[in-house]
Amino acid sequence: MASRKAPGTSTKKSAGPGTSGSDSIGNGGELHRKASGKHPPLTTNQGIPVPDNQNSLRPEPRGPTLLEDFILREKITHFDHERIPERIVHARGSAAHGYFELTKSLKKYTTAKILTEVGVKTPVFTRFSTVAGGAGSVDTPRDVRGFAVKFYTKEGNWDLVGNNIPVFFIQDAMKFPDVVHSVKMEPDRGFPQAGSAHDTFWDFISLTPEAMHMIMWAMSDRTIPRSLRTIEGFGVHSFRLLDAKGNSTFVKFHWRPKLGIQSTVWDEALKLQAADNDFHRRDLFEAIQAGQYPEWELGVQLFTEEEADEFDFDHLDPTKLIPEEVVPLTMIGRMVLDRWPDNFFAETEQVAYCPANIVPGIDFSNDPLLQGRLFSYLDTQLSRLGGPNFHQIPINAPKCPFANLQRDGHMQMNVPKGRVNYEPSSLQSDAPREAKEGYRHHATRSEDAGKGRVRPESFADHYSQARLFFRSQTSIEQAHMASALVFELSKVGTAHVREAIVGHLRHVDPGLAKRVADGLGMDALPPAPPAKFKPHDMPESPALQIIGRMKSTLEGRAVGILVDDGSDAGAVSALKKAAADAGAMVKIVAPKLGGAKLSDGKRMPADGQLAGTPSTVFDAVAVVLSEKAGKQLAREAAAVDFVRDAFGHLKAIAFDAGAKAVLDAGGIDPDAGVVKASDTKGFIKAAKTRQWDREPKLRLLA
Ligand code: HDD
Repeated sequence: MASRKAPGTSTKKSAGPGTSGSDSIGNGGELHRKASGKHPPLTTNQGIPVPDNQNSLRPEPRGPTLLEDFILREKITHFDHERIPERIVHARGSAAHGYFELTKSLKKYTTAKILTEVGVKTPVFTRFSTVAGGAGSVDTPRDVRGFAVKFYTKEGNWDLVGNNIPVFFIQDAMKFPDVVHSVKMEPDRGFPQAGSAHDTFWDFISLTPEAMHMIMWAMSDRTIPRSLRTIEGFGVHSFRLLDAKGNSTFVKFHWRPKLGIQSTVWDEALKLQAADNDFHRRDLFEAIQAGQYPEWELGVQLFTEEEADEFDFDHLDPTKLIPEEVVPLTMIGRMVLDRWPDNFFAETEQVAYCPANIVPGIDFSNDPLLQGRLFSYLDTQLSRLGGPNFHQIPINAPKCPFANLQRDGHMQMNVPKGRVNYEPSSLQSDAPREAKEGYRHHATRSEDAGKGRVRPESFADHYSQARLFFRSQTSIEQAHMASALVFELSKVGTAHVREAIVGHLRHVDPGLAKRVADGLGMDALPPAPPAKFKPHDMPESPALQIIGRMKSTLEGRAVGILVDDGSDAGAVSALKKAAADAGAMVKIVAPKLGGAKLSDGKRMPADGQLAGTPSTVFDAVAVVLSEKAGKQLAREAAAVDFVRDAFGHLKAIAFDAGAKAVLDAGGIDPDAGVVKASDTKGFIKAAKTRQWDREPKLRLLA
């Protein structure tokens, strides 16, 4: 047959079957191979060197592919199985390595080495996640964030698998599949993805009054965080600490971010979903790469059984928190995340957390939600990670010695030696035997009531803490919660569900119920459902606020400076320096990625192109433009949106004379947070916080 060649391919003769064919790929397999170094030879999984990774095996150049091609088959087979089932909840996550360092010993309460050896650095792997969305969903929907820490302690792995909210939707694990089904995309239509603003979720909630406290948290700005570095973490349940004699003290665990807690505003969170799907993941990655290691303090609330008996709620109920004003936090250590994983799949995806992973000196409480979790996590890994040996995957394996007689199963990675795979045994001198000092469970009091499917009476107050949370917020945060409820319920098509939720809100706070009813356009307030336990007022807890506790700082935040050809070089560099000195990460934005030639004739490269780098990804912005560029950009929607959104999202804006035209085009009425570019001090001061006073002038909050 006459030789055929594709247009533009090499005129070299085709290599024959079975020969190294790197020439025959034509369009230069070598063209982009800039990286040089020690490249190991490519092999199959069996170690057989692969001389041609471009062409499959054919009997003749234009013939069919041969089944015999074991290299192709191995490669495609592996590829076909590259995805594993994603987590049923918390599928989308980002993680990092780091360490935990104890700063205050709890030896009075526990024997756990991780909580008694001050100064020891224990390796950790921490994964943050959204709950509802799939693995490929966005980072910034309104959602609870998972906060899971695996401590590789000397005494085995301890997993503290928490959330950024200290309470949960339900009281009993029996209801977990229901709440998760209701919030995930609806089964008949396959939407919405990654959000709770739909009928099935609110239907379930309207029939589950115990969820009302968590709903208050979910509708607060806690669920639209600015960064994973600025969320709190909570172990949620009460656990026990056990001393050498077996005496028990209850404990709740809290993570406090060093940068302070910070959130976005809702319109910003929505726009971030378009601006950057990976906003939180990228932020965590960039911070770690820049050496700005995220850090949290670990705090504990310690209390005895007798003290617990005095609380006017049951601490075993996971829909309740213990106000810090009642049991203060003792700070005992810090966690620093200083290394991004080498491989997303091997580490972030395959990591398997389990609340049942616990070390001697710590024990579970009888919280019925925790009790169910002790079963669920190991069970889910069996299908997610394909069998019972997932603990051998490097990210899951303990970093202390471990030995037992469990054997075989899918994906057994170890090669156990010897005859003995049972216990007791006497045939082998190195067979594992029971540890002298091992894990001991707390000897709990036995309740003398009979067995049954019961919910304790002490769990019956569903509204008092919801009210406590709402009433403890600043007025701005209360307005955000009311607006969030209006937004979510406006997406609910079923009238009786909307009405039922407003009915519950009447028990939480009548004013809130009225605002939401007005926001939904209801003519009258729907009736409140019967409540078994009449809510009561608890003393307000300012510790539950965000705004009241935000740190005024630029550390760990991002400042964007929009420039174009002719921008004042002096002003740009002064702003850049001032922001960087204050700890911010500074990025230059320009209409073209190649950057701009500033007034000093030098080209300043851009970190982001204007259309793809909106102001939503920054905490504060500066716009420095020549008169000419200002006039031009006043007609560029991306530039006008840049300032309008920064203003709408309550951010500080610095501008110079040339940039005024863009601000005017955005209809911006300057306030205290809009400052002259020459006033670097004023800009930095305004950039350290949000301009909360601006909001009521901009937005009709419920
Ligand atoms: Fe859960 C994952 C946190 C209740 C069953 N959960 C999972 C993750 C976090 C939490 C952070 C992701 C871990 C990771 O990054 O891999 N879950 C919580 C908190 C809860 C809670 C704070 C209540 C206080 N969970 C809960 C209940 C059950 C589960 C009551 C079942 C009875 N959770 C699971 C699970 C997941 C999971 C299905 C999915 C993927 C996984 O475990 O590894 O087993």
